[in-house]
Amino acid sequence: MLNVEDIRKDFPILAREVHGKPLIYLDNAATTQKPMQVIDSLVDYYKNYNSNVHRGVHLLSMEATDQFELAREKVASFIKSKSSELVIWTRNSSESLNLVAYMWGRSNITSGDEIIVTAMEHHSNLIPWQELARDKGAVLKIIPIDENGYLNMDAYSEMLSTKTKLVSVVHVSNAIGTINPVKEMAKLAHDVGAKFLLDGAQSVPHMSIDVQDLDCDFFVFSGHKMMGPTGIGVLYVKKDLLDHMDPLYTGGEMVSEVTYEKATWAPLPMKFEAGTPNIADAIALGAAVDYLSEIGMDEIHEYEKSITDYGLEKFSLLEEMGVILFGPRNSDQRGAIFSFHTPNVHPHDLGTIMDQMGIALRTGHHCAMPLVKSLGVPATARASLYVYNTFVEIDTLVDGTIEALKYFENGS
Ligand code: 7TS
Repeated sequence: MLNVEDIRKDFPILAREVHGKPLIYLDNAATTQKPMQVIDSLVDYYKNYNSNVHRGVHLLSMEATDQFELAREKVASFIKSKSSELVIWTRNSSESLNLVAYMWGRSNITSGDEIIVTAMEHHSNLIPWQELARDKGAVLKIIPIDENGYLNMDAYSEMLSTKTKLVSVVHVSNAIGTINPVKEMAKLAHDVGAKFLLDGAQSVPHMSIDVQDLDCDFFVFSGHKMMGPTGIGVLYVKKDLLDHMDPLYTGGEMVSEVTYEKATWAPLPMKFEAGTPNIADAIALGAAVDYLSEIGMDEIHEYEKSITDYGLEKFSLLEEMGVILFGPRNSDQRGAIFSFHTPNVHPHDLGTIMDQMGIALRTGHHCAMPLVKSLGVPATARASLYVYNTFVEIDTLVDGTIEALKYFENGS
């Protein structure tokens, strides 16, 4: 078992207080905290070898280029990509998804085609397809979920046909924690000739990922949800698709030959990375990958499963008080995310009271507005955990929620 207390020492922010109480940070689905190894990597770049990449013959530029490309290799092997040229740097998952919609969708989706997503998508994996479907006269279909937060796989199978061109699915739901059966879903999509996109924003930080084994055509994730900096994300695309995609952004660094009339593109992956990239943050994401790999992704997943089991057990105390907990009850099919509704207290009020106790929760629709509406509640409170969260923090969350419910019940 990994040593959580040792891990916590690497995160200076976890030692701070809020409102005079020790911080209990439970908003990891929004963004995670950063270990010193990542922070040091940023400082090291700016202090010691800050320079532009891929263009200088001088030493600093060569050092920056080496570190920048090494980070790409680290990320590629972290997700088991066949090669680092299939890893394109973006700003975040949202940008990666939009790039697929523009660079692949605009030239491969036509009138009457069908795109399938699930009822539990983050807006970033819904709106780009709504826009694409509207522009092209395509049809967007939604796989429903059952009352336990599982996808209705029969409905999915029935939806698939030769008209299906893309299936785009969230791996782990940020709003209710469901881990979807994505390998099986990819196979079913491929059986009808559709492409399969996987939104790994909430899975890459928490479990081992093998894009080849999952057989996804596109895979997206964000650095800041896996201990890396904000402003850096990844788009992975299978080579045969990437070779036939045209870049959306053009300009410096992505060309091979340019005349006044036209240009030819640079080889992969630079063809898709116009302009000066986010050098420092890419390198620091490489440091985050090193950090996570050192702990071990399987160890992280096992630990999070055990804390999820513990949380599910503790939440039964709240359920006895009328609290509704959403999502699967089985830690094999659920990430460490607890999304719940307190019928007599608005989630925002609960969030404010919990903040006074030092507990950072998220309240709202979690950018999954159609899903939260379908749950029949105005919003939920969400605790999302990471490997540095402790069992004691779960106790404090549950005890604090009980205290808050009593406070509102007494009308004080
Ligand atoms: N997909 C999923 C499943 C997500 O959870 C998020 C962000 C995104 C895509 C978009 O990621 P971004 O880095 O481009 O913003 N989820 C959340 C959340 O749950 N709270 O804040 C952001």
